[in-house]
Amino acid sequence: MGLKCVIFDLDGVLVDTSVFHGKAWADLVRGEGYEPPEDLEDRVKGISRMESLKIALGENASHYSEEELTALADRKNACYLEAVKTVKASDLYPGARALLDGLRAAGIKVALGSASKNARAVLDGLGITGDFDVISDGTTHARGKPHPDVFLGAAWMAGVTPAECIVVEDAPAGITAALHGGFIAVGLGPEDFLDQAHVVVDSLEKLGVDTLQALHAGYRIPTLEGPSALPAIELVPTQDYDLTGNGLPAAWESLPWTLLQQTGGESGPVPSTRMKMRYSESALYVLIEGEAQTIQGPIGAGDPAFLTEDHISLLVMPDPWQRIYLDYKLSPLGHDVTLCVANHMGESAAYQRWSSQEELCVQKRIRVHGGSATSGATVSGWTMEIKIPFTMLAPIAVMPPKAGTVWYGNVYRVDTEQGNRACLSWSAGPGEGRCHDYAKFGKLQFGS
Ligand code: B16
Ligand code: MG
Repeated sequence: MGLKCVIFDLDGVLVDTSVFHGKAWADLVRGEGYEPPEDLEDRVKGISRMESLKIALGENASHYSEEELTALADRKNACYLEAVKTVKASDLYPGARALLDGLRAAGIKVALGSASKNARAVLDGLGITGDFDVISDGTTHARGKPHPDVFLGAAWMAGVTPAECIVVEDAPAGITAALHGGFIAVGLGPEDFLDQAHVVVDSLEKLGVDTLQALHAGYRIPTLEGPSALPAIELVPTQDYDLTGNGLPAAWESLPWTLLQQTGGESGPVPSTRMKMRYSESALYVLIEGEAQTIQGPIGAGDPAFLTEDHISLLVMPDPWQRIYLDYKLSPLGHDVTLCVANHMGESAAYQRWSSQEELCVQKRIRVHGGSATSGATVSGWTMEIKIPFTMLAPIAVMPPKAGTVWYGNVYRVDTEQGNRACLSWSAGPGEGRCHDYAKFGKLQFGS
């Protein structure tokens, strides 16, 4: 799978129109009698027009009705369009012409992925509209960056997958959009401003076709959060075996433990929790051990699709381009729920129960230590052994995984002791709500 398409952002990547956007917003805000934020130009980079207006006005936006806000955005746009009329071929950034020519000569498609509704006017001014195989912009996609829509749309129109593309962007929101879409992201600008990008350059002159192809080959498996270190577990192969509940097979002993960290909940004692993982030709095996003083059973009626009691959640996302993953929840009392989650940037997560066909079910064995497996019992801890057959995951990725494959996932624990609720998580950001932040999922690296 080689590089098939390069998707360029427009403002700030091919031409310096960010200055026009920044000035038009600042003039508008001053005209309304307010002082614009100092870093306004940077903050609106890649952000849609109406969102930019809210940034430009800050809390003063609350003084306006929706109609008035739309009228203000129209006024800014008129000024911007006036400024853009001056754009000419010589404004094209250094290196852009050579790169566009080089990509065409190499048979690599060229796409535009801009949030702007005025992208075509700018391309026309630069005289480069004909260089683009595909134009995906604010007129074809309503949601701006950091949503990945304009980039996913560009790839779709070009007939390629995100994995076959590279995105070139100058804005942090654009880099986030690219990563959320499963693209390799090249940042153009200052390194500290674009630290989430896979690679940052200060000029298009540094990007030849060879450089882009090498970069693409090097990052064939997209990391969800750029190159910054995501936690990783190396899974070693094992023979298949049935979970018996009569003690653990010796093969677990040689593997190192990975600790879960406190990520949310009230202060108070946090029970130590650790896990191991390995895989066979047919299943993923997970071992989780938790200290506990008591076991909190189900609370209230709750939603039967979720667990209201102490539990762990095992999130497994085999294909990072799909944003669809398994969420297996298991309590020390043996209650479990198997969900399929379709998640788009945390804003729209759809939860569905997984099929209950026997061969498509997670297998589990639990042992509670130091007490009985009943709600409220005093205990010292528990051990959970979980086996996920790969056949279950076949609808969302190619199965079984081979040595070298990387999946993404998280394991978190929700635990209540003496009324204090704590949450521990392997990866993901701070706060219990962040456990499903798939951009921060850790890596499950299948070893040989
Ligand atoms: P318009 P890009 C973005 O373009 C600009 O960076 C951003 O400042 C602007 O608000 C947005 O387009 C919408 O632009 O008002 O012209 O529709 O960087 O994604 O090419
Ligand atoms: Mg830009």
